[in-house]
Amino acid sequence: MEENVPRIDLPITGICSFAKYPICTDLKKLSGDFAVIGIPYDLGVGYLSGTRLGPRRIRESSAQYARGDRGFYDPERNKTYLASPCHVVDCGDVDILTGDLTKCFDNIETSVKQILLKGIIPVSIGGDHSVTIPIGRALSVLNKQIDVVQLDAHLDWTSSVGGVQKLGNGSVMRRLSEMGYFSNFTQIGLRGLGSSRAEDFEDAHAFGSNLITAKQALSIGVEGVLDQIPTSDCCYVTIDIDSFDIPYAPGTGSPVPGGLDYSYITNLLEGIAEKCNVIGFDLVEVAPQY
Ligand SMILES: [Mn+2]
Repeated sequence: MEENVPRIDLPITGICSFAKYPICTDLKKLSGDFAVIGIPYDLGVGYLSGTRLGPRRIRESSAQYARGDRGFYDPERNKTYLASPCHVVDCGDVDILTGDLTKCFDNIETSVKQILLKGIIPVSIGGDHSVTIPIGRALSVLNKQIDVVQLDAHLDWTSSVGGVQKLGNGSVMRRLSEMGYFSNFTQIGLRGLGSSRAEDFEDAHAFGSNLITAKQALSIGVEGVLDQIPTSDCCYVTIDIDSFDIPYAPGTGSPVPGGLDYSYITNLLEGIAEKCNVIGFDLVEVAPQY
């Protein structure tokens, strides 16, 4: 057997970090441009559970596309993304104590704050959409007014469930609106019966949210939607996987027909990144078992 032969390190080998990027679970020692952090939490789900399995499955899928420092060449855009010196790190997962909502939210907030305080862009992978509430709390450390773009089938402006539970996955946008430092909401992809009550839509309008339904988004096209997103030097993007139409992403707890497709959403995200300074984003509601 030959010794000192460099490892080939194919995607199928090795420890499964996000896209096989280096792992740094000690957030005090973190450095880089983007920090991927998993949030295996699904206590905010009212019906089909399972998004706690999202981070592991996303990592497993992403390992197939591991390219290391070479980055990702996109033949359609003739561009290479995330090549060196751009530096991505996988921080592992937020410490979750299943059953203890307060502890979970505190740990999510603390972890994301640690990433932000190092000047690194947090890339959070859920978890149900309620995890964006403690992420929103963490974003207070930026001391800035933050614009929000949400891609979602659902409005997520439920005031509470049963008059008491305010931290569910259907309340995230209303909770962000109450924090005082989020404004200029653009909510894209809304559709479906039972998305939210008419009063919730009225409250979102009253707050100033620009609500773009899936039908409107498809009829005005990506450029039409981008025209409605204000230019921003501080923009947070939250992506609910159910913004995709069901055939593209069936693995989610509240799938709704009539959604957007892969090209639409990637073109939209590219346009947002060109016109706004994106200070963090999340991908939530992936429930791989469905
Ligand atoms: Mn949502």
